[in-house]
Amino acid sequence: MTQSKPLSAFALDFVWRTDQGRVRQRNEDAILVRPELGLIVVADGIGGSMAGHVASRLAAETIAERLGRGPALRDNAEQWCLYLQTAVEEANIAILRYAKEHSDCAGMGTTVVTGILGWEWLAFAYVGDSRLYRLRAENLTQLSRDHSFIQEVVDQGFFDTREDARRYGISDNILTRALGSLPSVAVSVETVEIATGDVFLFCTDGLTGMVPDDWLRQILIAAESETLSVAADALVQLANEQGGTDNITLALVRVGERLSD
Ligand SMILES: [Mn+2]
Repeated sequence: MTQSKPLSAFALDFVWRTDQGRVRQRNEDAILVRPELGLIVVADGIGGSMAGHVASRLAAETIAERLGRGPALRDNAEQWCLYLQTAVEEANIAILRYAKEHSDCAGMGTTVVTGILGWEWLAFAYVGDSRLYRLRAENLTQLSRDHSFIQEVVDQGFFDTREDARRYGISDNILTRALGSLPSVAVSVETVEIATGDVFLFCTDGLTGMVPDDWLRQILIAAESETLSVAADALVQLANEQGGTDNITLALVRVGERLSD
């Protein structure tokens, strides 16, 4: 009898939430989590159009469909990095094509941050300012780097931090890359090793624009001993208490005990 190999050497827990927030008329974020595939997609629909929710949903579904057809084995992180990149590029094309065929969707776009878990690694890809963080040994690290104008002026040395740039009046929400704007998109892709105790947070700016990194860290530290869903609910609640001016979407993945070698 053949038994299929699990996708990861570690036990993995997933929880996810999406919330309209307190101001927006609708939720234009999309979230798609497939624990059986070890797949997470978070997208934030944008564009002055009415169709942001169409773009974010299309991105999530295209990526999930593409990766669902990948090989069962999860030993080669670099290979899966390429699959992820291709899937995000396909999502970009799918959005452009849909917008061309549906005039009410003209100009729609979306950010995306997506990850796939393998044997001892997480491969992730992103475009725009939706983020991926990792909590490890009580340190919170932002693994993604925003494709935004405010991040660019910081990277170029005009300001030391995003906080400084913001105080100077630089807007938070000008993206330098998004899906759905050009036929070719530069996708950022990377892999990291995973270890017992890691907590990964995928989220839209409706969370990070409301809740400072240090608060995220405190809640995720508490999640190491409590259940993940308590932390997820706390994050949504906090973003709403802080104003809830945008849709709030997040996924948490906790890496548990090592199950096999
Ligand atoms: Mn948003």
